Amino acid sequence: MHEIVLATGNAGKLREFRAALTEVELEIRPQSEWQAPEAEETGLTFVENALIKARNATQHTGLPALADDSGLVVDALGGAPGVYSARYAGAGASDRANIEKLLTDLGDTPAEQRGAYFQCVLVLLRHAADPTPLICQARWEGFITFEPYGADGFGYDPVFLVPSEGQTAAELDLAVKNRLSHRGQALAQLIEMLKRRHEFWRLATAAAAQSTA
Ligand code: ITT
Repeated sequence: MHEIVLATGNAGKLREFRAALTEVELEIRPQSEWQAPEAEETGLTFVENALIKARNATQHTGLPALADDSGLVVDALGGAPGVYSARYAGAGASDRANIEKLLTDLGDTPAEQRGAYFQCVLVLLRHAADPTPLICQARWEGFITFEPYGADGFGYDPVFLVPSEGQTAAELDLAVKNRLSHRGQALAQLIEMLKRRHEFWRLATAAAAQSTA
């Protein structure tokens, strides 16, 4: 069983990771178990921010770290909120405030022009100087509704219409969301990579032994 730290302070992500990672031999520990400071997300891309968060977590815990950087990309808003999704309505904004700003910014943009997708980039770093992290990414296409529906999930789920289901992401069971979503798809890729690359953990163990020697 390999121990990894999840480099996220987002409880919604943590719930989805835990549900999706049951089939792999990983003991997942949230970074809240350590008093690690939050990393500053200064990247302009999801992949840069995921690397920053994973490196910060592995530096503070000495464990391999898995980070998720994700967000909503809305066609009619030129790709906003993108990497700024968590702070769209300002630093520390609530999900509700972000959704309100999104609906206000879209105004009465007609339904067929409200296309959007969620993007998720996952980075698994074995140690802070790991030159070959595992990187997976996936997107989930949908439309932004005119008002929120559903109470499950987190973030923009209540306004993200999933065309194949005719429901918003906040109306889906967790298992269904994890099968379809950007995060679920990226995690499925990561699980496949880990199954194929047995040497990945051997190198992690060697690095850990070196850093404690
Ligand atoms: P960590 O950095 O601590 O992981 P965060 O919430 O700040 O948490 P991000 O910087 O990756 O994470 O921002 C992602 C934001 O994108 C998140 O706060 C939501 O607003 C939105 N988002 C990402 N995945 C989502 C999902 O599955 N459903 C709804 N909204 C999502």
